[in-house]
Amino acid sequence: MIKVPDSLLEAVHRLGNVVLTTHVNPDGDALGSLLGLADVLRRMEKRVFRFLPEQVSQNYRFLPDSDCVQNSIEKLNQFIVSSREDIGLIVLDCGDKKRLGENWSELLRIRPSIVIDHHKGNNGFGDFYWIDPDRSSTGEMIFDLVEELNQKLTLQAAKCLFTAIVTDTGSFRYGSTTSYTFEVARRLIEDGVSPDEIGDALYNNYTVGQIRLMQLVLSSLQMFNNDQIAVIQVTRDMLTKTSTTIEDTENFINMVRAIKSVQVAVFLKEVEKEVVGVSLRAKGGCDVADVAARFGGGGHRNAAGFKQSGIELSEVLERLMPELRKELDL
Ligand SMILES: [Mn+2]
Repeated sequence: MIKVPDSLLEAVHRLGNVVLTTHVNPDGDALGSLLGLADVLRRMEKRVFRFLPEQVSQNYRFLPDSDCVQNSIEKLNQFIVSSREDIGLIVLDCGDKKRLGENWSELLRIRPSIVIDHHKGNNGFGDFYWIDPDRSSTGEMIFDLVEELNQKLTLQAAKCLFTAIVTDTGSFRYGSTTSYTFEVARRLIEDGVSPDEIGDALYNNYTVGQIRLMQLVLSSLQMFNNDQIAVIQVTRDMLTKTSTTIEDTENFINMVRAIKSVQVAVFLKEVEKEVVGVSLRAKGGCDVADVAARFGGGGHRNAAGFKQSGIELSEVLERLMPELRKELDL
């Protein structure tokens, strides 16, 4: 296990004002890591600015301080000016600088920039970085960082990190889960986190509209290659019919990944007209990060994605299938 680099630790210690940010469409790991670390840094008497290019999705509004996340570039610039050069940027759970959103180059102008991440394929960016693809989650790394900073986690920060770990390990079921992941979870529970409270907030919170949407999406199921590849899709029309948004589809892909024979699950999303987002989830030896990379995307071995513009759902599938078959040796 790669330990926190000393140079990165010192860089964090030196900062008086910190901008924290993460990847677009932030998941539980991204938000949990960001909010947990921000809480710790604030207790170290640092001023923090939690920045995201978009609003926190409804699913994660239960996280403490999620309402403190800022989306305005104008406010970010005010924070930068008022920091009088004593400032730095911390980028969490982001495998590629362009995944910081359309303001990525503006954000990286804040120096020093410090990157903490566990994505395979992150070759390192920023002035200081700590990248360990063998970690279950960025949340697990933040736990170590906080220890190395000689800080204690508050209950609210512990909840954030627990959420980060639970979501990025599929509730401790993915191959990335190690004995150390359980060790960190054990310590967080000792700090007072209730797994059932986090579990309910994350997973027992469907709206009726989401279930109706799920009905429509699951009825689009197509199976290929002896039921080894499962494909589902969501269209704008399905969202309109059920008064839902694309965010409401977050866990659907895991339902088809759960089919016993399935090696790869594909979720095609009509994000906008002729803009298609694709999520890929794999089991076993199939490396979907590699497949996604061929379409300009990225991710982990078992969970990856990409986006295509100016194209219909069916066409994306046509281009994707040969690549998946190649990957699966079919
Ligand atoms: Mn992550």
